[in-house]
Order: sequence, then C-alpha cells, then structure tokens
Amino acid sequence: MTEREDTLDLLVDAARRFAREVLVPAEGQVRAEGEIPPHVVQGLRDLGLFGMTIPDEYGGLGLSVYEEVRVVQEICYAQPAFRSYFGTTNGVGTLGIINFGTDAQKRKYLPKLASGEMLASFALTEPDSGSDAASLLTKATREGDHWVINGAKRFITNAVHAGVFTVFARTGTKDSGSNGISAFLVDRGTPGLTIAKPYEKMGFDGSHESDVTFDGVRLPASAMLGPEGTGFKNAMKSLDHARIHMAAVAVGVSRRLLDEGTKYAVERKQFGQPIGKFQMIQAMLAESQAEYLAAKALVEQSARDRDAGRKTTMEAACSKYFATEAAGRIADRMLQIHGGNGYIKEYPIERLYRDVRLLRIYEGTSQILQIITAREMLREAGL
Ligand code: COS
Repeated sequence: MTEREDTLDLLVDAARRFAREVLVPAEGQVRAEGEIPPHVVQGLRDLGLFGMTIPDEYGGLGLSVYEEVRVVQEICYAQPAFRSYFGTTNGVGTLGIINFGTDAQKRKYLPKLASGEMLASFALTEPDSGSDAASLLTKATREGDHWVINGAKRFITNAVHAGVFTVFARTGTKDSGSNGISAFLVDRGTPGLTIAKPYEKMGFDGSHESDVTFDGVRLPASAMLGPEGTGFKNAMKSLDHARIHMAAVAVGVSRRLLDEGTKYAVERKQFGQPIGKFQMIQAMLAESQAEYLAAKALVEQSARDRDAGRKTTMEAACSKYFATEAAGRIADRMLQIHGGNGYIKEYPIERLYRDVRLLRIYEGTSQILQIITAREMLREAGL
C-alpha cells in the first residue's frame, strides 16, 4: 500500500466513525431544530471536510475524485443534509474557482473555504430556467470597469450561510444562447444582493435553500470567473464532477437504508418468527443489495476514470441516474419491510425515504441525465 492509500484508509475510517457516532445520533436534533448543530459543524471542520476537494496549497485536503467519493459515501450513512452543509462548498460552489479562477481569486477565497470559515453557493437555476439551464435570464451589463447584475435565482443551497456565490448571468444578447453566459463571484453583503428566507421542504431537514435576487449588484471587472462567454460550459464541467459526488451521496444513504431494513427484518417477528425468514422479505433485501453494489462499483469506476483525465460527462450522468434511482427503489423496499412502522416518525426510515426523493431531482433530473447519456452515445455513433 502506498502512503497515500494508507492516509485515505485513515480518513475513510474517521469519516465512518464520525457518521455513526456523531451524525446519526444528531439526526433527531436536526429534525427538531432545523439546523445543523455547532458540534457537528466543528467535527466536519476538524476532519478537514470543508476543504476536501480544495488543493493542499490553499489549505485543503486535495482529494482525488475517487478519494472524495469514498469519504462522501461514509458521511452519507447519516441523513444527506449533513453533507449539503460542506459538500456544496466542495462541489459546485468551489469547483469553478479551483478550475477557472485567477490566482487572485483563488488566494482570496480558497483558504477561507477550505477551513470552513466561509461557505460557497452556486447560483445557476432561476424561476423560469431549471433543466434548460442555457435559457437563464439574469443579466450582467458592462458599465466602464464594472458589471451590473439584475435578476433572480432559485433553489440556492446554503445561500443563507454563503460568503461567496458563483452566479451565472447573460453577458451576451438575449438570443446568445449558452455562449452568451458568463460566471461571476459575488460576495455576501454586496449592495443589491438579497437572500430570502429558506423554503419549507418535504425533507432534507437542516439544509437551507432560498431565492436570491440581484438588484443592480455592482461588481468590479475582476469578479468575472473565467473568460467572458464561458460560464455555461464551465458550469457543465463543474456538474460533470459534482454528479459523481451526488451519486456517492446516493450510495452512502443506500447503505444506511439497507442496514435499517436488515435490522428490522431480524428484530421484527410475525407468524412466530423473524420476518427476515420469509422469502418475500429476502427478495427485497437481495434485490436492493445487488443494486447498491452495482451503484457503488459504477460510481467508484467513474471517479477513477475522471482522475485518469478522461471526459466523464456520460459516466457522471449514468452514475447519478443509476445510483439515485436505485436509492429511491431501495428506500421504498426498506420502508415496505418496516410495514406500518415505516410510515411513522419514530423510525428513521420515514425521514430517509423523504430525503432520497430529492436526489433524483437536483444537480440534474434523471430525465436530463438520460438525455445527456443518449446524446453522448449517439454523438459517438456519428449522429
Ligand atoms: N462539458 C463541456 N461542455 C459542455 C458540456 C459538458 N459537460 N455540456 C455541454 N457543453 C457545451 C456543448 O459542447 C456546447 O458547446 P458549443 O456551443 O461550443 O457546441 C454548449 O455547451 C451547449 O451545449 P448543449 O447544446 O448540449 O446545451 P443544451 O442547452 O442543449 O443542454 C443540458 C444542456 C440539458 C445538458 C444542460 O442544460 C443541463 O445539464 N441541464 C440541467 C441543469 C442542472 O443540472 N441543473 C441543476 C441545478 S445546478 S446545481
């Protein structure tokens, strides 16, 4: 084993223990208070997870994509909202700065993001632009040495906590399509930036998503991230990485769901024996275990392919599509094993069932991921 593999084993083991000994016991508190408790945030900081993907020269752990998915699977043994707190920063919130930022932008933001002193949000989606991301309407207008942003964003994770937003806005004409979109870094507190109260949601207790509006937000030209007109492509490149991360979230929570279902099948007795002795329960467990192992293998292989420098647009789409759809089926079967007890809040399965429903929607719906996959296949076949 190399030293790097040894270090990864230690980190994965620490993340596993932290999830089981600290995060899972805190789930009830998060449900009651709607917030991630300070001792959890501190624990995530101590593990270095806010800087998981940030290069070590900026104070991060500098993990490869494969290393990242190994850690994320462990953390997501607990409800996935814990991951949202640091994962958005590591994912779409920061990838643009790491990959397309200037030295000055990297120096300004990455050390604070890596330590968890600052969180980052990714502001792409709008009220009328979701799956069709290139149709966004937020406008950036050049005024001398400045850009002025006007528009509205929707479903912005961690907006209430974020110190910096990667904002996508149209710098080209209305008809300029994806090539008329640029990215900007907007600091919290910039005049004209308003963050609304978080939505009430179906699940993901403790994770906060809000509307964000830009009313004449004035930025220096140096706030542009990457060259003018490259915002859309850079967002897509960040999402290619982030979708592998999201697939790992689904794998982690699937493991938890399986453990909850198996435990219940051993403890619960009907007709004079544990229900796990019945073949119909066994079939649900076995089908779910096979899907979990297949999703895990797919996600880890896609991560390795990305680390090897391959274009993984299709692999990322397939990983997120398969792992999140599998998590949905696994949640449904494990709740079914719990019978009536699965439908009441006394058992964690009810909350996890609601949480995993989001995984098939955010960072690309299953249907968009199928379109991306088929397009790549057909392009390779010459269409
Ligand atoms: N990497 C690099 N470039 C990419 C890319 C990728 N993964 N995907 C697209 N591009 C490029 C294309 O090559 C094309 O470039 P050219 O104009 O030079 O040919 C350009 O971007 C436009 O691509 P495309 O024509 O495929 O764009 P569409 O508008 O047809 O569709 C989809 C793009 C549907 C894939 C995109 O809008 C998408 O992913 N939607 C979902 C958004 C999402 O996930 N939202 C969740 C919230 S964000 S957390």
